[in-house]
Amino acid sequence: MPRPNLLVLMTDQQRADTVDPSSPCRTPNLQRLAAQGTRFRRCYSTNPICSPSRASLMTGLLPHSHGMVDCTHTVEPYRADLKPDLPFWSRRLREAGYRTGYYGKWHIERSNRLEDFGFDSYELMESFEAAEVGCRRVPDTGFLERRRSLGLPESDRRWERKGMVRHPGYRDLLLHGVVDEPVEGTREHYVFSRGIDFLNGAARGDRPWCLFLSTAGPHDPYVVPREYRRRYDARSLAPPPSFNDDLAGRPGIYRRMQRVWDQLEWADFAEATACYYAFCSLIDDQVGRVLRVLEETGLSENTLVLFLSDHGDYMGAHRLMLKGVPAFEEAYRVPLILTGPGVNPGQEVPGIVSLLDVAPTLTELTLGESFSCQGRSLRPLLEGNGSGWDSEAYAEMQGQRMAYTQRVLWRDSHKYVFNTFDEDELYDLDQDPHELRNLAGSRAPLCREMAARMWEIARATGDYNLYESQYGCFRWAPVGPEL
Ligand SMILES: [Ca+2]
Repeated sequence: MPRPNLLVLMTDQQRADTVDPSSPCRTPNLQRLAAQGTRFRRCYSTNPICSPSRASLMTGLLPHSHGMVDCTHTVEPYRADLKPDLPFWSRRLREAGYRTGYYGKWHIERSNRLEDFGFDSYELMESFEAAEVGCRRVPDTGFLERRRSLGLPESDRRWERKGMVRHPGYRDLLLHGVVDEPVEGTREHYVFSRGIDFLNGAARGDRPWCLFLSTAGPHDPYVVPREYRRRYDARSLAPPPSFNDDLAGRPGIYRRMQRVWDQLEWADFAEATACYYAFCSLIDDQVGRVLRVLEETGLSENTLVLFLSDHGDYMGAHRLMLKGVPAFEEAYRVPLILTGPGVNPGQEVPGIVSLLDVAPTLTELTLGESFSCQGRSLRPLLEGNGSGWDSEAYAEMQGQRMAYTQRVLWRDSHKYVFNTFDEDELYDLDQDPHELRNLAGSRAPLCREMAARMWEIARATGDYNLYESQYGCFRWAPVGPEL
């Protein structure tokens, strides 16, 4: 068998539970994909915002190691570059002879020169709202031509309704909305159309290929064509079990962030959720389009298909929206589905894995090569051999615009959050899956054990800024790094 092709489908800000079979969010194409392959129930991102987690996905390194610790679009230029000469699995595939293509949202660094990162052909896109936050725009020529050909406005949408959030002195925030436009006018449809063009070209060639399709949805604002919004009844959606959490006993900044949404009733959260689910269903339809082309061109047999997202969204959990700190499951747990040669079909993996594990898994399944990084190849799990797998993941939050440094460690059912700006958190996810009870004050021995493991990881991965925080001003972890 020749080397397998690789199709990566990545969404932005899609929670893991949107692809659970029991979710009210309907994703039939992803359900079919999962049935053909392996679904990971507990895959954690390394960071709850775009650029750091995306750079981890491509390099298998934690944010302090690849250097992208904040989102690229608002920082000074010197902070929007990755450290030089980082390993990218995509570069390794191109060196090995793969034909490579990338279409959609990048947001890993700011040069936007993907030939430097292993992609022969690419077309980048940002969201409609990117310009408003000062993001350097990538040219959207092809997409705007598509909008023109459909008779749609280029710089705005044909709005049916908008859900806004308002605060004195801040620009109004568009949270969700419905447009009177066909699905063909969305960026998601365009990205997948470009991907299908790539596949049709690759099918005629004799080289293995790697295609990366990256959508801006279902990232906020959750804006969908009317036909998709009609698929959901907001009144039938139940509040999440943590909706009435007052966040007592958790860091004060969590409660402060909760107050941002004070003006919203449950009905508003429900409308946002319906739009979000509709956005996920819209993307699922695009996944269906590209998978049909794989079938029709005879490529599916020797193609690995990976579906994932960069981080999640609170969507009403703990009465929060979007992401950032806090470190709850809804922001960190992401969907991860893999199918193709070497992957057991119809399998669900309960063990903990990380976005760091994607890079070494992909080079092993495509090239039979290891990849030097901080992740672990998922191959044993994909082959159904979970014995001996250490169920652990680790993440870093280095702040976003504002500094609130945090480290997160998952081990089996426990989650420990080292908050440098407030008291720590400890959750037992078996007993308390919705994270309503902070056990950090009552389980001191376990906190010390988890903190000791955090220090081990900090030392092993070269997180010296944290590891060397031994001056008198910094000694407030449950235990120090020298134990
Ligand atoms: Ca993101």
